[in-house]
Amino acid sequence: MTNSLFSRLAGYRRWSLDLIRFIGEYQDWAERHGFGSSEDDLRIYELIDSLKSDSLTVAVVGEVSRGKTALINALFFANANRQLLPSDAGRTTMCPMELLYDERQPPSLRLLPMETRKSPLTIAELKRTPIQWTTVELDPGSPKDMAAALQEIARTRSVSFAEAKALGFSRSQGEFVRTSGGSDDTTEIPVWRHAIVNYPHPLLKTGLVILDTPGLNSPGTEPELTLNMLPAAQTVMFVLGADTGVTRSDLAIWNDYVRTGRGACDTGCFALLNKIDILWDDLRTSDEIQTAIEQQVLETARVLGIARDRVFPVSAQKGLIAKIKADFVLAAKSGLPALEAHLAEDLVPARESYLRGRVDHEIGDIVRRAEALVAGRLADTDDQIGELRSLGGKSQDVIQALTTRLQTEKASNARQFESFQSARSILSDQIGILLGYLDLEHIDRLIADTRRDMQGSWTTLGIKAAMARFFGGTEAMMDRVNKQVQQIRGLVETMYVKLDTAEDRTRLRPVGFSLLAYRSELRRLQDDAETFRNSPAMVLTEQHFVIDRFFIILVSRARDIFERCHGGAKAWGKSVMMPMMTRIREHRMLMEQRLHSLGRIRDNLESLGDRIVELEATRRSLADQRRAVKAILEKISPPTRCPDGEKKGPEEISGPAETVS
Ligand SMILES: Nc1nc2c(ncn2[C@@H]2O[C@H](COP(=O)(O)OP(=O)(O)OP(=O)(O)O)[C@@H](O)[C@H]2O)c(=O)[nH]1
Ligand SMILES: [Mg+2]
Repeated sequence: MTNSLFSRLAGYRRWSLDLIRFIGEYQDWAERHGFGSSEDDLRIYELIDSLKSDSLTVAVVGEVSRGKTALINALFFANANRQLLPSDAGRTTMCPMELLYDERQPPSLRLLPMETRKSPLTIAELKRTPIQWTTVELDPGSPKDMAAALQEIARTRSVSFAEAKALGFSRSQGEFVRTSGGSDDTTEIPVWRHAIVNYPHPLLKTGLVILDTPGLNSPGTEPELTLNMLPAAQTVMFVLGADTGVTRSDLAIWNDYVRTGRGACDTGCFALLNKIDILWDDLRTSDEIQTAIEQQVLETARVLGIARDRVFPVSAQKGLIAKIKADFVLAAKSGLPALEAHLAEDLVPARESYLRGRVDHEIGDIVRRAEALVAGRLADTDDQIGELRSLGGKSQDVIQALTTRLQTEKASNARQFESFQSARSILSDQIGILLGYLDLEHIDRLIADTRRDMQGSWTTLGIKAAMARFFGGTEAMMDRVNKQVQQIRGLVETMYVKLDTAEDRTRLRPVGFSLLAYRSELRRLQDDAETFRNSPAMVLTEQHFVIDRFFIILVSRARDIFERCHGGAKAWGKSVMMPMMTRIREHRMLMEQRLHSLGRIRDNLESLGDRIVELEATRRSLADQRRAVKAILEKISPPTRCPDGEKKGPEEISGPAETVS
């Protein structure tokens, strides 16, 4: 019954594997024909690596006990013929849990102990240190044993108030719940901080990752979950209950964590109205039931401020039963098939267009450059053939005159090269300045200053002021970088125009570098941070754990943006320089070739015919090369026109540089 979702995801997987194959084909082609360089190779390897590990994450969020886990059980684990993940009345899921499949690891449940909160490491960092995790092997052949093992996710334990506080739980927020039968100063806290289930499910094998979360207003929610994991998910499913409707705390979660950064929520998030089976009243006709459900859906859409078609009425409980019993009528009534179909549509096209854009951004220029080079060689060979044909029956004098002309041209090229060399050294100085502005030492200094500002003033106002200074600082850094980028662009354009002499048939186009994507990421981070700062978890500032962690996550995301921007600028610096160098080298090589063959013909007029035959063979081979590289380019570059309203991947990433404001 997960067919529509499965076939769409499997199709996506095949498509991304094909993309990897086409990129590999280009690499082989480039190597065979001498177009490769170690820098290009490195870029291609990195791209292939990241495409291979690409995943699609669906996060399931909402208030406690709305049926988030029940939904995951019904959508993905009905084949276990039972409820696989713990789902029960009251608060059940105690820590965020990722469901994925990594074929390099055996099926397992990996658990991160709550004690790791005492170290400053983030969950993302701890994922790289397996020793910190407790691993339980899972046997996919025995759903009963698996379900028992997965109960760990719901486990809590009793600790002293002091210990709870040290682990980031706060007494004043009502997070301490007295242990039943325990002493007065003990409380229940989750045993685990994070869980990863590695399970060979066909859907997970396509690269799908499901993130189940505890109720987001639950005690001790980690800033990392809301500041990092949710924004990184491609789709967020927000779960509500038909029994409760949209409560105040549902709405707070929606506004604080789901809607933020996802704009009007046109793609990338939608709401589920779960438990509609409670409206299936035997005393009502099916039309009356439908009307009641529709009314609640409309009301939900109104309160959340989204379109009606982004609210899906479902019954996770009946959906699971329907799947286990293969009852298609009940399945349709549960709303799950419609949800699955929508999930695929929400997830796949946006990701496809993003990946296409990325591939184009990373290697589109490399391939286009190679294509332009082959085209130039082809045109030059045509010229040579024409030139040599016109020499048939001419005297030595004519050949000498042609040789002299070429030698003059060669000398003028050499002069042009010298002036290019000095412009080049200015350009590389300017690029050096740009990279200096983006050096991580600047952001690190800003981080250290902000931390100092915050220290001793962990008050709402203190944090607000420090945050404003931090983001003001990043904005100023970006402005300085932007001005430098504009300067370099001007320089590069002049150099390109000089090189693009009239006889060149393949105009060089300078590659652009845009800060837009980085700046909008910083703005989104600022919005996310502001929302988190105002969220219930932060209201009481004595929670040092949360504030401290908030700071770590915030700055690590900002630092990451600057790191990527530095990498992008570095790659840009190389990619503007490279085509000019190649053009000059190519010119020189072709000129030498022409002079050499003229020399041979001058010495022996008889060899003219042979040389023409040779050049014709070269021409055929170049035409084949051009066809091959064009075919590869077509496969990897994005369509120039996107369907209505859809995002245009490449433009988003490498649009024109901003003007200095
Ligand atoms: N009637 C009905 N009950 C449901 C449905 N889905 C879930 N429930 C019940 O709702 C309760 C909570 O379900 P969970 O799946 O644990 O909810 P959750 O959102 O994961 O809760 P936490 O993990 O604690 O945040 C359980 O008793 C489920 O049996 C449904 O479609 N219909
Ligand atoms: Mg749950």
